[in-house]
Amino acid sequence: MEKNFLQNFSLEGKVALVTGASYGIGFGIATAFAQCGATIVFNDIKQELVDKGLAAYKEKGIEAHGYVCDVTDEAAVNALVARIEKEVGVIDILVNNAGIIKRIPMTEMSAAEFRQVIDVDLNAPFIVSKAVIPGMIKKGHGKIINICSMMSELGRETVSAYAAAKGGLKMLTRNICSEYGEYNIQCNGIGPGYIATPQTAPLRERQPDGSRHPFDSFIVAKTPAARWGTPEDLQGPAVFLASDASNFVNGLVLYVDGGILAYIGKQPK
Ligand code: NAP
Ligand code: GCO
Ligand code: CA
Repeated sequence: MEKNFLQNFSLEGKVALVTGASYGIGFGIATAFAQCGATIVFNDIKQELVDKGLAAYKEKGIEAHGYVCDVTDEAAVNALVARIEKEVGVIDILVNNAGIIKRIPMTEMSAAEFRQVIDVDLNAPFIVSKAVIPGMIKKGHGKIINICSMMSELGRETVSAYAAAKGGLKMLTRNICSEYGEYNIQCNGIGPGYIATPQTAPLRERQPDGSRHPFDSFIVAKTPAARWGTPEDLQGPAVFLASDASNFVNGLVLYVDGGILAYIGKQPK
């Protein structure tokens, strides 16, 4: 009997590491992977957040594996990957999700603050990818998904470090594709639009008079879908890029933005 095409979207038997996935986008992606059969492994910087994450996964019926690890610390990352391989299994799917942002005008941002954003949002995906690729080569397959951004394509005031990091992450994605495609490793990116998570909460805060934050209204006007995205909006694209359904897709950044990148913005009435 012909294999049912939908089997290509199954993640049965796969070990997925999603970095920084106690909550937010990473948590949303990991829960979808689990529903497709993957074993979920995640990390966070603080034990209390790992514990909170484990409880949140359990509430969804998911027995996740959580570890404390700062993704910018190469020694800690190498030790984490070795520990995961021993305790859970060789990593089949890596989502470089952990990320920070600092919204500071460039002339007021210190070099140390700039470096900190580059460290988490660009250096860490390099470090974690470098740690998992050997195991993927040995296994004969692997999926790496880098969480890029609108800022991989567009700038805006106050996010110079973040945009530089996410632009670099797009090119790191293409480079991993170029260097490891022959080992049946696919490296792609997801570029979320504006997603309602703790990271963007300051941009959506109600004003003292109860009105919407100006940035909130701005983004809704810049998005053809006329709404903020949710982590759930990213689940289908992430499962696609993590599954056999995308084995010939490599070096792509898939924008999941409700149409922002295609749209000049609402015309005046
Ligand atoms: P979030 O709510 O701030 O969550 C970020 C996660 O990364 C947190 O669990 C955080 O842990 C963890 N993290 C930060 N630094 C870390 C480190 N050094 N080591 C390990 N974990 C670390 O962010 P989000 O909105 O879910 O975003 C997740 C990813 O999507 C980020 O890469 C972000 O740039 C990207 N993104 C977000 C949006 C959006 O609109 N929300 C759009 C495009 C792209 P702590 O809580 O301990 O800091
Ligand atoms: C910001 C937002 C954005 C989103 C996302 C858009 O301050 O502009 O935080 O950067 O997080 O990256 O794709
Ligand atoms: Ca945070």
